[in-house]
Amino acid sequence: MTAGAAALAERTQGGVAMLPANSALAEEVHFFHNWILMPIITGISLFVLALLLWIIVRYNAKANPNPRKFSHNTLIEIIWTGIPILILLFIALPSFDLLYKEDIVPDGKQATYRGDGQTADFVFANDFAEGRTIVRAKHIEVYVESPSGRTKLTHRDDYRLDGLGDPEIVVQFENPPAAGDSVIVRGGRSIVGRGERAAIAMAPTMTIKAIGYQWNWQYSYPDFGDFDFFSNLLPEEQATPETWLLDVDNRVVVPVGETIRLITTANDVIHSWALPAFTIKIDAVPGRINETWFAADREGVYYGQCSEICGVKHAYMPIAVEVVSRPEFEAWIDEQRALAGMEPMFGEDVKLASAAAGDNGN
Ligand SMILES: [Cu+2]
Repeated sequence: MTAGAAALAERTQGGVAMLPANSALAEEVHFFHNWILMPIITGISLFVLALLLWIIVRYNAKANPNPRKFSHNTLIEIIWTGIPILILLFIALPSFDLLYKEDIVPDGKQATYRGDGQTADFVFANDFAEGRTIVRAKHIEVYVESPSGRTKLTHRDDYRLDGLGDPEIVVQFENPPAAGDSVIVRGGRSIVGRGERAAIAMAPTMTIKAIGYQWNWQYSYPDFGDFDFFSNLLPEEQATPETWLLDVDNRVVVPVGETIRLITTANDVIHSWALPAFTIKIDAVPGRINETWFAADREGVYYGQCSEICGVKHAYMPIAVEVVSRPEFEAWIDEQRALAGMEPMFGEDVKLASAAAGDNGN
């Protein structure tokens, strides 16, 4: 399969770095690892190594035959307690931010309005759950889409916001958008991505439930009907040397670019659903539901493995996620529904229409 080959091409044989990130949030996690954790760890290791060498050379029995007998030094003890506390705090703050982002499923939404050349005020319903209503301008993004493309507008320069914190927020333009232009307003309190990529994350378009068993995964897509399937290790003779122990007979299929809510549980012992390209690792615990989310940037096949020692075949229950276009995803859903004896949900007409349109606005 070509998509599988593309995903494998992203891997480096014998590489030691992390797999390429395939989501805005994964990029943030990689930045944290590569530019905050690694430099600190490297610095500490080199510092301790230097101290050890110094002690070995300067204070060995030959070089220092008569050691001094003191056992405390208040100043140095305060320093070597205080500095690690500061380092830990420096690491903890950004890591709490990332943990929070991985834990809270985004609730962002988008509204599209048509410009008519006269209307300058556009009303955006601030109807988020309690504690998630929008009170700050940074949680609103405004775009104008014209035949020449989409432009992101700047708060205060291009538009003003009235009613932050109220049930209705009014986006006010100084100059009414031209007739035929679309005004796109996005709102939500989950912002993911670094720098230029920072954007409001949209609410999930679907939920996937993963249940861990000794030793395979079962998946269901409750938004698309009452079907489920098991995902088993692909036998060695059907896999390539690169995909052996990673690929499965039935992959998880998700549309590219959309927010997917993932809930996990287990049927017997604790398993863990881990997928490095999305920087996800979430325990699947019997009798409990855990929740996280991801939104893939690129199409392809991405591999992960159960990451909680769960018995003798722990190494033989891999995870394979196939990221496809929206039309391909809908065709796959209809296929799964047909296997379970259900009517198609998207239908031939819908599929053909969206395939003709090429990309379905990911
Ligand atoms: Cu397991």
